[in-house]
Amino acid sequence: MKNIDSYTHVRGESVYLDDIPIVNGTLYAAVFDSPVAHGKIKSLDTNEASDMRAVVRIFTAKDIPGQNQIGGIVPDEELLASDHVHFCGMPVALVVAETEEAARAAVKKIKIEIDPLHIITDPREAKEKGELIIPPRTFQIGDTNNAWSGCEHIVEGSTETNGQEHLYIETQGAYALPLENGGFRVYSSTQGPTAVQRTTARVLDLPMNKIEVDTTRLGGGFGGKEDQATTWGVMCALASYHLKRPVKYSLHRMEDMRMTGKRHPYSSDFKIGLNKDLKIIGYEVTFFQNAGAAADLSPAVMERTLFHCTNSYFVPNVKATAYSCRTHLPPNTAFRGFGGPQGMFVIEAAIAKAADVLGIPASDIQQKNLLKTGDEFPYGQKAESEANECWNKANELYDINKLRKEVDAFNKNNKLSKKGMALMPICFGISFTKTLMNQARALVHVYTDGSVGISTGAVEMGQGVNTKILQVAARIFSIDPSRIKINSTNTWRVANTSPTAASAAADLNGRATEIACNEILNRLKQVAAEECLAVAEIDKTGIPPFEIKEEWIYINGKKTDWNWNKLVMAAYIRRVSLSEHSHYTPPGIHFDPAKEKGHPFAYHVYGTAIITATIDCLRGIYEVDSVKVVHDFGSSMNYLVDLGQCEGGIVQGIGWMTMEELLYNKEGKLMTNALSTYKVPDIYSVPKEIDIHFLQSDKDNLAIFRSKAVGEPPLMYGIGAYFALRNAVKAFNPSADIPYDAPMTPEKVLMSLYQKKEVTSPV
Ligand code: MTE
Ligand code: LUZ
Ligand code: MOS
Repeated sequence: MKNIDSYTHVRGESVYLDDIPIVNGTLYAAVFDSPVAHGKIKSLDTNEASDMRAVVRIFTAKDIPGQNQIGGIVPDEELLASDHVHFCGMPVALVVAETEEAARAAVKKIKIEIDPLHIITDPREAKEKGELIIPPRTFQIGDTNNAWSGCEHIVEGSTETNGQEHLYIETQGAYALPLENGGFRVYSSTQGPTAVQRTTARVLDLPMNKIEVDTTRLGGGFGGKEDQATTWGVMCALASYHLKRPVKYSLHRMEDMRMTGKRHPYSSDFKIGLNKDLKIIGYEVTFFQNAGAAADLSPAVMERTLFHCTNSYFVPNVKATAYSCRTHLPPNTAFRGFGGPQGMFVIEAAIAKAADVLGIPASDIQQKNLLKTGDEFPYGQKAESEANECWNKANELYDINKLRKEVDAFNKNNKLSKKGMALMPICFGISFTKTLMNQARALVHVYTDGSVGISTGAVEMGQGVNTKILQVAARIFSIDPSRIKINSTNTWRVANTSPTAASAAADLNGRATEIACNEILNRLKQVAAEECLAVAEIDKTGIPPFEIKEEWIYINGKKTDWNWNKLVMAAYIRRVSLSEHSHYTPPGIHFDPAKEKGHPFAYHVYGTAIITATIDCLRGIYEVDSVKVVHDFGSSMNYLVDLGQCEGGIVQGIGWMTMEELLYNKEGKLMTNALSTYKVPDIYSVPKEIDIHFLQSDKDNLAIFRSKAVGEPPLMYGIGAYFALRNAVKAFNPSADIPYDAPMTPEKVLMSLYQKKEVTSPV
């Protein structure tokens, strides 16, 4: 089944925030944000801006009726700066005008004087100064202190991974409308409608039931709208509260890039020990997470880094410590993988460095240490592993040795270009790591004409969750998909939702939908039994032997002249409910943060990728030749949607690891603040070949229809591109001492190609 949105997408008819018809009297907002990363506000002069034509009003922190507080996990972030600014781009004032142009023109006329304070951009400096968002956490298994003596090879090092701009095509934005009795409707481009509702209520000092948040779909979120869409919804509601008029704010790209947080950069130290059989015996790692100026989701991101610090490997002795460091960058936030990729990069670097020292391919070490079913993760959960299945299938399909020989042969025969290859196994846990967030609800209505309307907490952001939820209802009811409509995500229809995140939206909301549909179906079967069909044939178990297949009712396997429509109408006439509101929470998950042990994940997703890249040894530029993957889908319920998620995730991961380079200067100002200075993969730089093999299995798992979550895991295959490029450089300059510093930009490739004296240009 195709993505149900493809028809309206292609015709330009899909509704995003900017497609919502504007109500008469709508005003437009724009934010004045801090030009300085850290300091005390001495004065704010809005007079000239206020006097401008079409400017209606300018709001500051003083205009907030409730709490000036938007922190979700830790209450440490003001909506509008009251007396201190903590990052370049921190909102200070909100201008509201009759037009967008007038609002933005007025922003330029606001003057601010700030007494500067010391600016920290480096997480290690923040840690030294005790600037931590939360106390450090340590995950531990075995005892690393005793492990080193049993190791033949011990390697230490450091790594850096940079942040990443989300670059959703639709920028952040919201549109608030005043309703009767002091309520508000907020259209928000958010992954978390409930977060927008909750925070709006807090800032305006209103009960949550007065705030309706509605989201039809997003032009991408990638985590950037899990928490940070809230700001704009609340801003619009605040202005609407005071002015009693609708207020809209749709950010320009440069406002969005400047004011919102990104993937967390990490700086890390590792120590890895292997025995003579290449088994990893000990692994110690310390993560310094660059959280930015406020907590946002950083504590949860940090936690997932710890969960994934051993990636797809079993290591008997692990000590992993993480610090969430407060710097003066915009608060960093969720981004596809949510700290997992940052954790995995470090162990991959550790393995690569050990392989370098031993003069063997990293894959020899990777393969020897893949998780087996029953192996324990450092957090106590036992693996149900597909790691070896994926690796072995990849070898069977793509022949790792043959690929390596081809790379070696190419490198022998070519002076000016070199190839590199790397394998990247992945293992990603599915569930919110915060156990309580793993809950979802669905509201299903069957109308008297047999059509079906469904609301859940899931937000469609291009990942195809609405298509999957529709498939659930179509399968349970056995009716044509065209009879089913998925409605907007709305806090008045479905309450207290978790954000659409953690790759779990289809699992959680799909399962809730499944439960609701089954409830209604059982009632319909009862109606069929009582009213219309040969009651005599019901066996002694009392379960009516009815089945609905493709909209026709079958009894004891024989087709009747009753169809779905007739049955639905019969139920209605009998006053049987055709609606259901259901609740789902995955069983068996728990985690004890005091012990740092438990069973936090419903299941894990595995896979193996083989990445090959070619570098141009004169210019340092490169191409990714191929990404060959065996990915563990469980039992995929939608081939095209899942394939698209894999391809998109891989390209996004390669972008993070290769060309996307965020640069802040020492003053904490974002230098790469536009698409001219921040490069994302385009159609020319995507891998020339992406080959994805579906490892299909019908093993039991907690996924919807056993179709494993796919949203985030494939991003982590992109890490292999970093190591493939690194290997290509080493084929040219074997003595190069290349720091483990991602992204591997063409500049860095060029510098390491010619790093040491003995290498001269080949021409
Ligand atoms: N795919 C598209 N097209 N757009 C997106 O914004 N977000 C990703 C992933 N795939 C995203 C996407 C992220 S970060 C997550 S957590 C999942 O989708 C969320 O959706 P799911 O839970 O339905 O997989
Ligand atoms: N968001 C969150 C996430 O709040 N908790 C998580 O565990 C998570 N994991 C991945 C992506 N977003
Ligand atoms: Mo995704 S980072 O969980 O929104």
